[in-house]
Amino acid sequence: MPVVIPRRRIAAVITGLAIALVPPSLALTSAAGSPATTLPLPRVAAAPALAAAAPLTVAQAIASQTGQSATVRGYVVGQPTATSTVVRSSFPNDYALAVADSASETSTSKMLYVQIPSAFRSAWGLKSNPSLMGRQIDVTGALSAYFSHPGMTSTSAFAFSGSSTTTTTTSPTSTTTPSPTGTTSPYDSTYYASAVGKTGSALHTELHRIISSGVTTLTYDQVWTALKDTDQDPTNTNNVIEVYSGRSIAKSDNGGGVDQWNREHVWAKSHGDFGTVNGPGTDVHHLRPEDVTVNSARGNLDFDLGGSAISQCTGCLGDADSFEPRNAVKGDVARMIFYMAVRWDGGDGFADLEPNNQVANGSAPAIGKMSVLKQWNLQDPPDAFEKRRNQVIFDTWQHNRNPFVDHPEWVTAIYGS
Ligand SMILES: [Ca+2]
Ligand SMILES: [Ca+2]
Repeated sequence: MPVVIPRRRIAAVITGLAIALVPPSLALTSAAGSPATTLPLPRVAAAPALAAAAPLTVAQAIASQTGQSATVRGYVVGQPTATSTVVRSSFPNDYALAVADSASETSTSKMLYVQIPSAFRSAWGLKSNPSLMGRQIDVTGALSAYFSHPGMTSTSAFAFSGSSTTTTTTSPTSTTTPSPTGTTSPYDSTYYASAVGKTGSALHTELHRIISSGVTTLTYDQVWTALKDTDQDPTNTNNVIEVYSGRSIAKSDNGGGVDQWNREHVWAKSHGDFGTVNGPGTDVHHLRPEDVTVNSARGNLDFDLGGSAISQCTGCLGDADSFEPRNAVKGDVARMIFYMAVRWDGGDGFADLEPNNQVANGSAPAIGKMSVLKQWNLQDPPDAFEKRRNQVIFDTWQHNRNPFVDHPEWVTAIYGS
């Protein structure tokens, strides 16, 4: 005679079975509360499959970068900002997590870099939630490199291990990957969408494509008119600001006379010998008003620190092979140089411009000094004048942007620190 088990007893047995087999991260994605107690009978058949999906350790995830989807359990140990850099405080944004099998792990080789899609950033990004450090979490996504490092991309679920705080999303999986080291700009989801998330030469190549598309090329004569707009003195609409000297001078006082202003090529036009025909020589992103005699003193010198004072240019220094602008525009100068390097890659009938770590480059399509320019980019971040200038060029004149004004950290992403 068969043993008759009361119906309530069957439910209790099934409940226990489900709890035993289903890892927390999966059991708890279905509903808040106690999903197992409400699990309908047919779903029990799926329990073995769920059990097979128990979370991987971080070590297992690092060893199986196959692109397959998986859930990984690990401790939050920081935010990756480059392939071999994970920060543990002063988090720059909410875009990525590093997880490890030990909460005290400091070796990046034992970390998995986890992409945080936009829908999860406010809840799971470290800038917004620094208290996540040291917490054990379960993350679900594709086991695929992120920052050229073992990682997880297209992450679709985050949960505290063994808790009921699971969040999932049904938003499109095509969520844009942000720049790993990045600040945000209003153009990230539009103009820069295909570049965001890239680094190194891939970022260089994509930014080149973006900023060379749909560009209006000015004539050298049109540059006069453009500069009267882009470099207008914010306190006097009749004037422009000279880049190196900082002097405010009447827009109408342009020309070749002593103490008039003229068109300074920040990337000296002899470095690559592009002259003033339509092209790099008329690219207003690096053309600035400057006092005629100061412009002449700068000449075609590379940029570097040191030298003696330059007449009529407070804070500027120069010597036989280099020029140093005033502090307030050091970053501006650096970002103009890096813009030119990415904009002009040798495919338009002009030389491939690139900075190097030398001075006295002469007529080579190079300008220095790279290490100094990188430092200037960091020490003098874009201010309102520089940002407005970029916007005016984009809206009115050339219809392209200087990516390094929008994302100064892309200098490091492309050229290293
Ligand atoms: Ca500046
Ligand atoms: Ca180039």
